[in-house]
Amino acid sequence: MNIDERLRAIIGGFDFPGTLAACEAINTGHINATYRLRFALPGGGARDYVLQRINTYVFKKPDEVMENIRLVTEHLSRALAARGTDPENRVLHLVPARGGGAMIEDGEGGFWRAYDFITHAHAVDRVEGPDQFREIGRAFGAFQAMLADFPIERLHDTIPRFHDTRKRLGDFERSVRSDPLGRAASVPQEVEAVRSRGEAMCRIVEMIETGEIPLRVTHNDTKINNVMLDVDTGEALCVIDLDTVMAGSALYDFGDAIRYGACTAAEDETDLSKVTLDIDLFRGFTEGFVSQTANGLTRTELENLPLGALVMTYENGLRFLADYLDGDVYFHVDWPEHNLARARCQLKLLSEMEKRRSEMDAITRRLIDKYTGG
Ligand code: GN1
Ligand code: MG
Repeated sequence: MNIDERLRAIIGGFDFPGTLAACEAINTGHINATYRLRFALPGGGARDYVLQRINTYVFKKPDEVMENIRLVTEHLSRALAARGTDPENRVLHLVPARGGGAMIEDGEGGFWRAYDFITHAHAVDRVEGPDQFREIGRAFGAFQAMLADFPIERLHDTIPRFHDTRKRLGDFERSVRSDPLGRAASVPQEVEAVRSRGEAMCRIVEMIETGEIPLRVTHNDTKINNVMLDVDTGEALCVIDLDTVMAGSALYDFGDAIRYGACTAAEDETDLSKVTLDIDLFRGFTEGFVSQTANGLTRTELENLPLGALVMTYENGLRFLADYLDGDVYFHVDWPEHNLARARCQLKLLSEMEKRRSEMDAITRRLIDKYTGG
């Protein structure tokens, strides 16, 4: 096995058992560098782990990220145990560093952490059908429900105002103005698509400010590939990628999952005619999510779940476009116009959702009634 000496030194800093037998890069996320490690155990057999370098451009205070993760995973373990479920393989479990703590600094400004690999499980990048998406909805709904009694004030805001649409819009206008690569002139329609919806899309922030909806512990990055599914049964075993766990709105978690999972195309599809909302997938996820949260979320939250889908689609479109204008400094890109392709795709999906908004609302209301007995 041919691995970098620096990586080998990092691996040696964690309390892994046995000897390193395999190391493979996993390239799905846009933010952190991730590896899957396999260790051969002294008595035979092997165990797998995930090793990650935290992106410190994105996460300025990695120690606060790790503290949030520790608190939340401990709480989830207790909540599962209280439900009579063994937390083993169902909650992320951090591997301690040999020097104490859960992180290793690499001397080049990098911070590393490791988890037990969730066994007998895989993550999918595209939803296979409504049943699978319902199961993923249940997982994110249960995640929300199990954290309902978490003392939210203990969480750090690891990326301040992460889903604050108003702040995002301010940042966006700054990118348009500074336009370091002179790209703004070539995307007037996209810029207008963002501007024209600005006010309407700030509605969730406004509802939080007025107290119409509460802040809750939220995952904030609920793409389908952040749920590990049992390879045989398809059961959702564990919600992963807890870096952005913070105080937020349940509408964001619902919405981001729909944005990504209920779209008929990939997040960076360049043929926009393929990009629309799959309403059956929407129904599937909504059923799973509402089945777990109907009695925990308020009526206003539940009824506004579809708004969350629109706002998260808008927010990602805006962020991808802003990063294109900034020169691709935030999201990892595979080709020069990658962020622009992503932005166009999100804006197309948003306009499709706008057309089907009343249908989304009606489906959601029926499911709320079904699960609240209303
Ligand atoms: C980033 O790295 P990944 O794929 O988990 C981003 C999310 C975006 C998403 C778009 C910390 O998530 O907010 O919605 O890309 N994460 C961060 O695919 O900015
Ligand atoms: Mg992530």
